[in-house]
Amino acid sequence: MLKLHWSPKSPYVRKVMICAHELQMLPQLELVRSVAAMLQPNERLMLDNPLSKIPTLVLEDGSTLFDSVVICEYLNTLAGGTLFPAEGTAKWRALRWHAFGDGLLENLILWRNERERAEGMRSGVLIEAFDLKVRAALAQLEAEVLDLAAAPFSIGTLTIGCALAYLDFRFDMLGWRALAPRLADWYAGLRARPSMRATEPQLEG
Ligand SMILES: N[C@@H](CCC(=O)N[C@@H](CS)C(=O)NCC(=O)O)C(=O)O
Repeated sequence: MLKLHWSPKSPYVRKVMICAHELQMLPQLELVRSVAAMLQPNERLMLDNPLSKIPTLVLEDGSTLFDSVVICEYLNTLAGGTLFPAEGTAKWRALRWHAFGDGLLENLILWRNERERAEGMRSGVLIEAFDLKVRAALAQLEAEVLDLAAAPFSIGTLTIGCALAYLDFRFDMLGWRALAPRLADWYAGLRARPSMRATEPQLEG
């Protein structure tokens, strides 16, 4: 069995779970509920990942893999999947969207951390910068929607999907669908895929 440090609300863990669904690898994964919070390093998790981040994967020989970028590619290789297109435009588009989605998520998580600091401790300058970058990212994705729609389901499209889901989950007030309506249509189709539906984050639980 492969041991995955897991939480139901982490968008980076979700990427791994979507890959596992797509690759029919769920039976090979033992999920270990691990709490990872930036301000509270988790000592048990740090035995497997000194950075105290999830997802972290422990292989059968006890060696570890992180982060989500590495774990997703590992699962895809193990299963002989097609989530990481091998060459050409499909490959570079998928890798760019992968990086784009991860970067968007990073901005959103840091934005949320800042937003949740006590009044008077928040940096308005940082929050403005996150707001600007997230809006610019949505405008860019809106401009790329025809390419997204034409692309095969891959690590790139699923990661963009995870970032958009995180907007719904934690940034409802942004009203992102009004900012990027064609992207919202594309996302509605992606979201209906069984692996995406099975891994949607739940507000409660
Ligand atoms: N680049 C990492 C990011 C993982 C990450 O930041 N995970 C969050 C949970 S969503 C975490 O573990 N945060 C705890 C921390 O930053 O200390 C990946 O792709 O796996």
